[in-house]
Amino acid sequence: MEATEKKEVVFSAIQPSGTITLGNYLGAVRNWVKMQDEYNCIYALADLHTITVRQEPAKMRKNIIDAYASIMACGVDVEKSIFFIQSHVHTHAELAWVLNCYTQFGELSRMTQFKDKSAKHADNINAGLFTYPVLMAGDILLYQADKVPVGADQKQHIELARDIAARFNGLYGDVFKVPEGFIPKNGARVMSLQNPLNKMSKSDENVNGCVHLLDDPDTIMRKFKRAVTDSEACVRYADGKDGVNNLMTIYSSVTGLSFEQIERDFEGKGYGDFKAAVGEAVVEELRPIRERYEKLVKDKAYLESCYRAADEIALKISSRTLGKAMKKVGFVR
Ligand code: AQP
Repeated sequence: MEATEKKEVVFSAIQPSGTITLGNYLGAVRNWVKMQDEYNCIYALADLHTITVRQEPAKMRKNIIDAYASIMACGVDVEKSIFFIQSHVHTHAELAWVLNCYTQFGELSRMTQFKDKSAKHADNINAGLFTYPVLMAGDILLYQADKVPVGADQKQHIELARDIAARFNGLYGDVFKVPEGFIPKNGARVMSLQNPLNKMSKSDENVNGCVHLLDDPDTIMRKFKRAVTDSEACVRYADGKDGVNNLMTIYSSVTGLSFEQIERDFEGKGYGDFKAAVGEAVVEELRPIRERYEKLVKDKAYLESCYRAADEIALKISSRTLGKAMKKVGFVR
């Protein structure tokens, strides 16, 4: 489906760097699905971004197809939205180069994700990891996006994309739409179940810290049962109760119940009951996604037809913006 002029444009992407997590889903992908009727939605698998961390080639190829099927299983509908694979659309790498020349070293040095990931991958602090936010800015700006649905961890990168767009427009006129982040009120930052001071991540080495979209019900229940809480044995949202706060956030985000209601429902009950309730709610939320995924992933030809069609439309839309930007800079077109 091609983006029309009438509706605002939404763009977002996800890295196929592992199995998609409950954090990715509640923080971003669930909003992608909700926004499909109201906006012209363009979504991507940001596979170029994944090689900022070393990947095993065969596993990476599998992760890309699995992530494509998973996102469709979540409800991204290729009849309504454009859902393509970033590396198939060459304009992304090209605009990233141009924008690299309009981004300052100091700006990139302040990015907290760069600092976190450099600490985590101290043996491979590559230039791509450093310029990752510029590639991301290009992804968004190529589609003249109005809104970018992301989790809270991406707020700083969206700010940078806005700064780069405004700087470029300041020099050359209105080339890029200056996008706005769209961060959910609830679930914007889902934390690890084992270390609730760290965000839940696909690449978390502690498997119990992270719930994956494709985990089976027993695994999900076991992970919630083992979730870190505290010694107070009282379900309430308060400073210093990071584990319980995280479980309340997940429960509220999945059921729609307010924190006050959750506190009332679990008054006088222990953490065992609460963890079981959170686990059951998550199992039911993810059950239809897993079932749809299992059917979709078997049909590789169908998946390929979906992304090939989307790649083509994405190339057409993004080429217009890239052409305009390059002409303004002074390239002979
Ligand atoms: N824990 C989280 N809570 C809420 N939202 C989250 N997102 C990521 N983690 C959480 C949101 O998911 C979208 C896709 O993220 P990404 O794959 O582009 O990159 P990421 O933020 O680096 O995700 P991960 O899971 O932590 O991946 P790895 O381990 O590979 O680095 C984004 O909108 C993000 O905000």
